[in-house]
Amino acid sequence: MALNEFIAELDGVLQEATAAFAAAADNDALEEARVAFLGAKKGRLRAAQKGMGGVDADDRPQAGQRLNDVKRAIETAFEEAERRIATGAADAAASGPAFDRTLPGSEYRVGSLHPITQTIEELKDIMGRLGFTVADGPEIEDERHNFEALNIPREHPARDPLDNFYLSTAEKTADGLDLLMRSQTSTVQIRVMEHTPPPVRIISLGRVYRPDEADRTHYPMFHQMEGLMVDEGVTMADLKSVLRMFASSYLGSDVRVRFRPSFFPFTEPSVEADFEWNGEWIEFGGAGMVDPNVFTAVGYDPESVTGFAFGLGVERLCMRRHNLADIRDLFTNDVRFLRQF
Ligand code: FA5
Repeated sequence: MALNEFIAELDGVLQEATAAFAAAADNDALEEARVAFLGAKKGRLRAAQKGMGGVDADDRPQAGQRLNDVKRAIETAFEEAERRIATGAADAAASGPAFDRTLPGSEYRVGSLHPITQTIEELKDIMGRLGFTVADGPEIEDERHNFEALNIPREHPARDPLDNFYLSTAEKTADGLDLLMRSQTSTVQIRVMEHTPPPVRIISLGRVYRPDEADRTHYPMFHQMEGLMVDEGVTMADLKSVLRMFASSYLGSDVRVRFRPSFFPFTEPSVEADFEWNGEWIEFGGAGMVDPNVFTAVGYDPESVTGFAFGLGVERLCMRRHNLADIRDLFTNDVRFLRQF
């Protein structure tokens, strides 16, 4: 075989191989083309190489040189195709599937206020119609507002560190008072009366903290609605009618409410208020006539004013309203639960 025939044969193989590699769309097609052209046994290059035996002995070095060049060129074309397929796959993975404009759009999910927030808003609304304005107080309190001024002296068991979340002993007020996460919103009664002369008619809604074991009706953080009304001539009848009006506004006019004698250091007399729920009486708060010692502690004259106060559990009200079985559902942040409100 003449040298130029051999070279023409090699060039033909190179051209076809380059075209086949360039056309390969994926690794399988490329591998098929590699076997067809570079395969050690039946590859086209291998077949062409056999023609070298027919080339004149003098021309063989040149033929061999050419064979090597073509082989390297085909290998380079293969490697290029390999790289192209690899980067193509990476790009496709990065950009995701092609945009399909015929698919329905993804729904934009609008959130809603937490059920407790919704409850608080509604309670403010109802109490606002009964003439109560909203007051606020801090969640980190000192022992004067959480206990002392509420007629709960130092040795009282309610102040036990096991029943309260005290801050570390290093943290105190400027006057050296211990600090704690407030255990009741009754603290706000004191804060309001310290700064406002009678008459007052306020509610205060917010979080309180107690080291209570979580169960279906208890949680270590919960909300209370405090109420306080002080004026000349306020009586227990006012307290009972305000709580009854409140309960029938929030829970429906058919709700049954009862008052049981109880004890709180800051009211005298004191009651627990219960409502009926699925045939059972459930306590929803404590209440009573403001103790004269509390008036004295805030600088009011207990001879000239009287008042009532109450503190209701907001979660219990919310649960009764929506017939919820477990207080913990309110705080586990499960959107399947929360989306219902
Ligand atoms: C008080 O906290 C008094 N400060 C209420 C008060 C105010 C009495 C003004 C007199 C005058 P008590 O500890 O009973 O009272 O709590 C009131 C309500 O909070 C309970 O009836 C209940 O509804 C709710 N509550 C108490 N502990 C928890 C808890 N761990 N989880 C959820 N709710 C609770």
